[in-house]
Amino acid sequence: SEQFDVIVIGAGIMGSATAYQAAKRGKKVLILEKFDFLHHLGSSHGESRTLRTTYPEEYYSSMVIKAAQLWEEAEAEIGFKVYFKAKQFDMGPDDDKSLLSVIDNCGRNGISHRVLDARQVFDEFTGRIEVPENWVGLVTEMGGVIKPTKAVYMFQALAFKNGCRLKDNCEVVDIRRDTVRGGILVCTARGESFWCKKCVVTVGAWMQKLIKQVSGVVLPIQPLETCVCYWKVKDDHATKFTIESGFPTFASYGVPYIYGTPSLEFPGLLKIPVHGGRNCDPDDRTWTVAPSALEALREWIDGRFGGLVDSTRPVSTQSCLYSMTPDEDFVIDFLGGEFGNDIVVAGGFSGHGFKMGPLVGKVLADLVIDGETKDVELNHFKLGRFEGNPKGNLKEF
Ligand code: PYC
Repeated sequence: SEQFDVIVIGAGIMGSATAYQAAKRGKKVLILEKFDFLHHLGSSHGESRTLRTTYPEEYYSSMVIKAAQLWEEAEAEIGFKVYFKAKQFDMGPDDDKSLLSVIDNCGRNGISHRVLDARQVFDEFTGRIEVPENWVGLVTEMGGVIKPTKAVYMFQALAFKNGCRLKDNCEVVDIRRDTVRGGILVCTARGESFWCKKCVVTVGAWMQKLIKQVSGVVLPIQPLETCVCYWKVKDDHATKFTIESGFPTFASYGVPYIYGTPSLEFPGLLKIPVHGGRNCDPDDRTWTVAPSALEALREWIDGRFGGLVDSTRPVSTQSCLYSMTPDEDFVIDFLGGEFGNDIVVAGGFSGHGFKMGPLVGKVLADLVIDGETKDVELNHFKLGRFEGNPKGNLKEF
């Protein structure tokens, strides 16, 4: 079988960024994808993902700041843009614990921010966003939209430019120790096998299935189907919701958490979905938006956009998968057991990882090349934290 330094399994944003980073560092790399490259069946497709530094946890804010720089470096290398900068606007009830932690984290970690009352929110966005009297708004400068399919393409093209081999429609059915040569054998449904020193598994919503199949280990990563909704801006108001007009990426705290992006990919449409969904099997899903989510979205849109956005129905929807961990922190670790440090697993991005893709790719390349990373404190992402609590409380909406 053909030999590689690193085989990456799964060519979404995390795998593609990893393949690029490892190939750029001179390693012989192969990336394998079960479906077509740039397919729309997982978590890395579509036209927009949010970038924001507004997290309750300092470690995510600093990861986003590092990732933003890596997004720009990759853009400079490829020669086109995937990250469109905007302000980020967070809002919610003035006693919402998560939002208060986000504001507190901005203060403690020098993230330039402004806290607004309801009147100031109205003035800031010249009447385009309204919030109730007992809500607060938080404006931060580092927000914006990443174009996901284009971003994955960018990292695959950069990986290829740096000598990486790329194979799609190539499902991995086994990963095992090579007892003769040492190292790892990766076997595909087509009957091929490839040898590598180190293997990275980044198969998104298929993490639990594949890792269980090859090792018996059950990772606490639950696939969840979410549905992105686009709503039509009424008549002549469309230009008021673009990045150029100062409209921000936004998030609304409470239950459910609702988020959105400025009108960008589809002129005159705003993306406003619920951040949540229904547990699913990644190979068997509904492709629909839950009625409870639609109801919550209609009420929220009517309240926030004062009649400027048509809340009758979403004019376009798109199904997408999250991979939830019990604590919604990522999994980035060596698989251990019989595989020791030769297999690195990265998954459970819990619906908020895409923005950090370039940094995760760098970290994963560090782990397979150097055995450690200096970029990110990985304690929060270790598998060991689930011991004794394999299930946790997964939220459904
Ligand atoms: O991380 O900002 C985010 C996000 C919004 C919706 C899903 N993820």
